[in-house]
Amino acid sequence: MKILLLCHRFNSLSQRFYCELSDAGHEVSVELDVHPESMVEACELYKPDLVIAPFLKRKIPPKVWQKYTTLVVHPGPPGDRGPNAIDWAILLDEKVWGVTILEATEEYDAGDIWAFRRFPMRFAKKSSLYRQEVTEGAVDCLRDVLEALQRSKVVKRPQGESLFRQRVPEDLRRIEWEKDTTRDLLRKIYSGEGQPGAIARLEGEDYYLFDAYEEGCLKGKPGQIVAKRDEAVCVGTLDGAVWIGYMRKREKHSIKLPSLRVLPERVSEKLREESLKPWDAVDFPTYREIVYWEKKGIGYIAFNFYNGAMSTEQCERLLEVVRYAKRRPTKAFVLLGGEDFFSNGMNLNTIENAESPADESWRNINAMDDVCEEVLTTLDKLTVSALRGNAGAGGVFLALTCDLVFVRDGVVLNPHYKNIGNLYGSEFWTYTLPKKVGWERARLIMENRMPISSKRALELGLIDGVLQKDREGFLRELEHYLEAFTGSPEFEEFLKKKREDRIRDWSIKPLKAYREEELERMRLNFYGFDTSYHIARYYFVRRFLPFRTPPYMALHRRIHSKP
Ligand code: COA
Ligand code: THG
Repeated sequence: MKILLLCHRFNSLSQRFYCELSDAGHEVSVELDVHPESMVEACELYKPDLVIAPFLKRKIPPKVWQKYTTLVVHPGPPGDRGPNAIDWAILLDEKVWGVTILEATEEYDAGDIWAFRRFPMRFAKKSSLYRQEVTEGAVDCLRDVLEALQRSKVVKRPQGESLFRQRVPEDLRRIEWEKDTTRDLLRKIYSGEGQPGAIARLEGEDYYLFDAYEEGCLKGKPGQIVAKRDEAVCVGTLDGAVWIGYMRKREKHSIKLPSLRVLPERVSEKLREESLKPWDAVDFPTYREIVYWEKKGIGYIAFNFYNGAMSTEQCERLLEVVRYAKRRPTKAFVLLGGEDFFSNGMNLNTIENAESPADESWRNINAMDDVCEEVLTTLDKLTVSALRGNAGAGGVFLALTCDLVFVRDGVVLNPHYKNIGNLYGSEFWTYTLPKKVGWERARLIMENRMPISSKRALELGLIDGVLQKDREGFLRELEHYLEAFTGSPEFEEFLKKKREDRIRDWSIKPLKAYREEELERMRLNFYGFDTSYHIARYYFVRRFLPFRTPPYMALHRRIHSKP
């Protein structure tokens, strides 16, 4: 089929739909919601067999849904309608939630139901529920829909009783330090996670709060900042304390940053640092970005960086842990990345916020490369990356610095640097990628701007295995495999071969030379005449919407523009 995706932006769910549909052999074109007329135009140009809106805020005009079968993904169960579905589910403490694919009609989310899934609610960030439960449920629904269409056996169900919930009013999410318990507070911040955040007054100023964690040990007066760890702050509550990792000033188009970069400097200066090493064991809930643990002779490094973005300082902290892992008497270590994202490469927000974004980009890419180099030069251990969540740009190439790369079924990869101003890229991709797939394919992969599924990545030879979709199952499968492999007679042989292989490679061309060549090109991206990286980053971090759909995703526009 020819399928047209209508999206507000090409977010994680839209990318996953793109991959699922492409893998199933369909031709997929994307139109970003620039204007209602552009949706009509896209249909007229493309003449799709099916239109799907995985993530759309605007109303689809009748000219589209009257003529083409048009389906909308709603991140709520049947009967629930409105623009802030997950937000409400969290605020109202729903125990079971769901996701529905319904037909577009005149009224928002009121059309016939084609498929739905229910799932138990986790007490978690909205963005995490969206990236995990909602996404998996929506993909299951999508499969039902495709199967029904292929067999011409569509069973639609009218909505019946339904409830439209308006946008969440800002005040409902405002933190009231004197009234809210820790749980109330988390509920409010979780419900606004990603966008728009929950407003709170701190140090006499209103901020949007994000990335909140329960603290099980420290306490403080409600609303008073009592400690810092890395760049997060700990704030007292009625019955304990919470950590706030990210904040945004209450101004239009301000950018989300680690809390200590948003609060005035005087706040940071007087705070006590509550340091906690990644390998320290703690038995209470708290905030920690990087955690290291060992199990059966294997070290595991989880780094749950907000949105998978890795600032210079985060890379430096990760580097310290990689060095620690290298010194341990283990046979292997595993880079686990974060839960929602493995890694999305350097942190464009902290770069944008720096006095000189070009200098900060340079520092950040060097810090990323330091981590990559430390992993690549581990010759006496097996190194593994295990992607539980999506990865993009430098995050993918960080994964490729390991000997083995395993990816959870359902993960979406963007193994290229094209989308933020056409960067050349670093992270030793010129060493690792051709080694894995050959130069011909490497070029194709780097020039492709679209996401690929874990299945496709395996076919391309980019990764070594796809493990089960269920997150707990994924970890168990990984552990079993690694425990068996590191305990097998072939393991020593594997390490010996790896060592010889690397030493041979680097006698032909030293590892440093790859890095220097890549960074020479990156220097041009950061400091050269072409400013497209700086412009793209400026718009990206402020979440500006595009003013046209780029032709690389809009097949219909490409075909049309041919002479
Ligand atoms: N440096 C800095 N930031 C980076 C980065 C990098 N290298 N790589 C990625 N990011 C950030 C992006 O800026 C984005 O930031 P955000 O938290 O401000 O959004 C984030 O990582 C990932 O973005 P995206 O892929 O667009 O988000 P998502 O698909 O994972 O979902 C939600 C985010 C849940 C907040 C949002 O999509 C949502 O609200 N969805 C539900 C609403 C809905 O579907 N309603 C129905 C119709 S109205
Ligand atoms: N039918 C048609 N178009 C649609 C949907 C539909 N477009 C996408 C939409 N479903 C997804 N769901 C919603 C539900 C409600 C709202 C938006 C998307 C909504 N919006 C506010 C309004 O219009 O007042 C605010 C709009 C905004 O600020 O973005 O209530 O079923 N044809």
